[in-house]
Amino acid sequence: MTRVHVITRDNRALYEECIQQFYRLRYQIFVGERGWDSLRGADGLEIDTYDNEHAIYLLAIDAGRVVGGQRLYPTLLPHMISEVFPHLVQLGIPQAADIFEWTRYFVVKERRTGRTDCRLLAAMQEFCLEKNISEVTAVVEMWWLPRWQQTGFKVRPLGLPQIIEGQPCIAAAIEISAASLEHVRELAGLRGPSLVQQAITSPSAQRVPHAAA
Ligand code: A1S
Repeated sequence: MTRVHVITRDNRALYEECIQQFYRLRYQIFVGERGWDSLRGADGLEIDTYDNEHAIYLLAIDAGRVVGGQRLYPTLLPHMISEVFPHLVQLGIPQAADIFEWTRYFVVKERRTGRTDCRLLAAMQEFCLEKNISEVTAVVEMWWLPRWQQTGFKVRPLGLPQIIEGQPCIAAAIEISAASLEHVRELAGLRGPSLVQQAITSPSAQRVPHAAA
């Protein structure tokens, strides 16, 4: 079964190959498929200012292959909403130790309309609950709103929608809760915790754990 791995600065050395895959897939999906031209670069990798030691990646990995991913970033630091999209927020940019920004979410094409999407959403709720994160913020196209409703996520708009690259987009805050996790776990066909959190000090730590993937 595809598991979702938590990658932070503390265990990143175990996942360098997967992180490179993640950057490459981001380029293929956000630039190639979605046409977000502002992210276009020369090397076929999509890496931005927020891919630094503070970024937390939750990657769906199947036998060493990244099949979906997402990034969390502390809002106490300058982040995408505060630096790039402050105009989308009319009600004050949420910034606190227990609020993280959620970006770069995708599922590879072959895994869409399956359970990978809900497993990634469950992983995000599970990780945040465990770390006492109360809310995540995001800038999204409007089609995310019905998706979140279906997955049982509670969403608070932070401002009015505005057009970005031809699409109506909104900044929003999503509540982290046991109820939302329970709901999305059911959709994902999960009965309990699903995150893989490898510590670099663990004696069994290896590069990309195929057995756990
Ligand atoms: C920032 C995001 C933050 C959360 C961090 O019947 P359909 O095909 O219409 O059902 C679709 C649509 O309802 C909707 N949908 C997906 N992509 C859409 C688009 N570009 N425009 C309008 N509506 C869109 O979701 C339904 C299911 O989509 P899917 O692709 O068939 O399957 P799945 O497995 O639910 O995957 C959804 C995601 C968004 C993960 C996948 O389409 C993907 O990775 N897309 C490319 C990356 C992306 O756009 N990420 C969001 C912005 S990052």
